Amino acid sequence: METLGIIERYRDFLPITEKTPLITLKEGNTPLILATNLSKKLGADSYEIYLKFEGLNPTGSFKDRGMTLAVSKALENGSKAIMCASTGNTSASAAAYAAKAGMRCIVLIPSGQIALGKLSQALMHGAKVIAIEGNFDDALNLVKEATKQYPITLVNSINPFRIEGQKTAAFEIVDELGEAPDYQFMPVGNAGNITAYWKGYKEYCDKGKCVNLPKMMGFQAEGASPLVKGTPIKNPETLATAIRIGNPASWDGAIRARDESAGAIDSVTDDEIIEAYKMLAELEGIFCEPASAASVAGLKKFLFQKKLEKRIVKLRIVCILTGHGLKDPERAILTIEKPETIQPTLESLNKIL
Ligand code: AN7
Repeated sequence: METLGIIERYRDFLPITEKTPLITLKEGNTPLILATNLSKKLGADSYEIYLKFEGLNPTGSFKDRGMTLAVSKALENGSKAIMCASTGNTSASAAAYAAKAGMRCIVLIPSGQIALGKLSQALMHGAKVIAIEGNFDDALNLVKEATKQYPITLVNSINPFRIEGQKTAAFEIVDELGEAPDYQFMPVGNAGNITAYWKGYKEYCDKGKCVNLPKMMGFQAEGASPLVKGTPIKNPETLATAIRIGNPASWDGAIRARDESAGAIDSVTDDEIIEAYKMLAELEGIFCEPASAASVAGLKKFLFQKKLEKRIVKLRIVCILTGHGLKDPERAILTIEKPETIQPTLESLNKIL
């Protein structure tokens, strides 16, 4: 069977015409994995916990769902160049889809604050990478100004086609479960993704594909939690660099998703993020990046605080793992003890086994 990207698979739900060129790397169609070991460890036997592993997209993050549409539409509209600010994953994705489309790509990144894997992707795909002496929020402001001045398409998630593409992840979950989950846990940075999922669930239910909507549970890193504090943060700090964002562009979308779904937006500490990051790798065989683990860290926090509903039937919980762990190998190596080096003899091996 032919592999379909998200535009081909969900064409009827997307703003596509016969004239739209299809720029795809066959994104989406990511696995929804039942987390049996994690569930036992968390004492969550009265729930079914699933992991949606978005790290298995072509460039290793969920951004590809939005980028296939944003770049296809940019090309349709005659654009020759795209531009974004990024904590890393957006730039990797933009660079790859621009390469496929034969377009120029310019990315602005916070200097010294993006994971090495992501930087290497943007560079390898031929993007013009510019480091800013400032954070993501500064970079995004500059991109907004620059794209007003030059004929370049902005491909951050304030570009509505990004949100349209990303909503397809909600469709996949409903298609697989036959219904929306009861809860969805996810990391929140610039808040485009929580906005997109909520839009996706609502549209799919409107079209009769599901009856219930999930409670949307978004988690920011404590040092970068403007939505929790209720005010932008000037100097956001977290080791989860992907979500080191102080003034989310989709602020209102996140609040709406929370309020309309009777969900929550809360924060988790860097220690809680790292604990979840290790748990996923050690118990479930899934290597996601630190920011992604904020979803599971949030779930653990809410289970511990007994804040989740229980019913006789098992409630279904989906945690979104937004990016792959190989994006940030340095963090993994800092987190785990380094391998021992020994002489190549059985005697030395016996000593340590
Ligand atoms: C792995 O790449 O903002 O709340 O510039 O890379 O939709 O912003 C990345 C964000 C979660 C947060 N997980 O999603 C960027 C960027 C990972 C991410 C988020 C990001 P949004």
